Amino acid sequence: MDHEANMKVVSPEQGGMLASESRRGFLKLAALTGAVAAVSGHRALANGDIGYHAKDLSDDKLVELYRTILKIRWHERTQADQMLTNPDYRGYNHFYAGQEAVATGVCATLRNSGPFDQIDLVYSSHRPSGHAIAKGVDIPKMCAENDFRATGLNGGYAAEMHLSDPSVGFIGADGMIGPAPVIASGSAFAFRARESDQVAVVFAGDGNYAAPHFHSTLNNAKLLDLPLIYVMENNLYHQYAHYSYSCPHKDIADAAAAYGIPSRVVDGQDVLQVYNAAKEAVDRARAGGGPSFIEAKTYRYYNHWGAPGAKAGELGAFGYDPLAITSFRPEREVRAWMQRDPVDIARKILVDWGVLDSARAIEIEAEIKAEIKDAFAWASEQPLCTPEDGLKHVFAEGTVPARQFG
Ligand SMILES: Cc1ncc(C[n+]2csc(CCOP(=O)(O)OP(=O)(O)O)c2C)c(N)n1
Ligand SMILES: [Mg+2]
Repeated sequence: MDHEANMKVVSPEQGGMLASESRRGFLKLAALTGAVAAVSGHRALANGDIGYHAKDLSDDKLVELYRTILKIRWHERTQADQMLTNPDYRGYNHFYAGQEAVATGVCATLRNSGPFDQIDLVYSSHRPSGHAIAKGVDIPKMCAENDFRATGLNGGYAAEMHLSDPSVGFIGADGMIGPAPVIASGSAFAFRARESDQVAVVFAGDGNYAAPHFHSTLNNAKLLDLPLIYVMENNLYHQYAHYSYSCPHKDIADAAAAYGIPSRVVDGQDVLQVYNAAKEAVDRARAGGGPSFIEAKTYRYYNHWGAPGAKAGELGAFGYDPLAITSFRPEREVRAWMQRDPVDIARKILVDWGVLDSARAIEIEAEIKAEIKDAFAWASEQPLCTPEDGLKHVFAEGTVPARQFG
């Protein structure tokens, strides 16, 4: 494939020529690396043999990717600040900051609006805010939900770990490690049975490898040729343990090969690498080609849960986490990953390609920051759930007609 011919030309007036050249060089190298990997193994680390689908994205769509990454980022930062500074704030989160490009790149390849029997479904994890935003949930209502407000997305019942919005195909968060992939494969089975071209995506962390559900899901998805895309977000840790404690593979994608499932390992910090792999997987699933596995190498900037170790107004958490018995990851490791930040990488691509200039990129970030600030402000004015609300949806209300099975 001639990647160079597909590159956008950046005019010198836009100041992008040098950067564009370096990106071109990178892509050439990536294509070469991919070609080598394709010969030597079942998958590629770079874009090479995935197909550079991102070349077909319109400028508007590229800007939308950047906006989505920023929405997730500022949601996380704003919520962390709320947790650190506002004693009245009840919400909490397993923060997704650092991993934004994964949810964004995957969901950009999906059908996110339309009738329920036509849109693609996303099954999330205990770290759902990024997946939810990328799938298109209403952010103010999500903020209200996370603070247990009665007008939140799920009436204040769900909060972060049970967040859902079927109207956009966000089937929901899941506090348990393991079941979501199984349930997602059930949806994929239904799509196949109905001869629908919908796909089901499950996002799962590296901690899932050790759960039996991981293996049974992959085995059944392959045996039944299900339109399932398993997105493994390998952020190196589950809670406070490195993934090598519970998984013998350096690349968890190697496990997918054992089940006969095509897999890719991508740089989860680069939204276009994620997009390319996801597009390939979605195209395969829609065409009846069965499941795919994507391992995105990524990192979370905050500690496992909440904001311990973080400071208001600053991104990330460093050093000792009082919830962990030991300081489980070196500060330098966190800072090294922050040097490959998904926001910076997305912005650089757009500027290099002449889609935006730096000034406009900064303006967009300010717009998103304000939008998220407004979402939290709206949520904070919403009514709280009452104790009586706790009994809603527990018992059937009114007269229930007698019903027989069969
Ligand atoms: C069945 C089950 N066991 C244990 C837990 C406690 N727990 C919550 S998150 C987590 C680690 C998850 O790690 P990973 O899958 O890598 O996701 P990450 O937190 O890194 O995004 C564990 C063990 C749980 N929620 N469910
Ligand atoms: Mg993890």
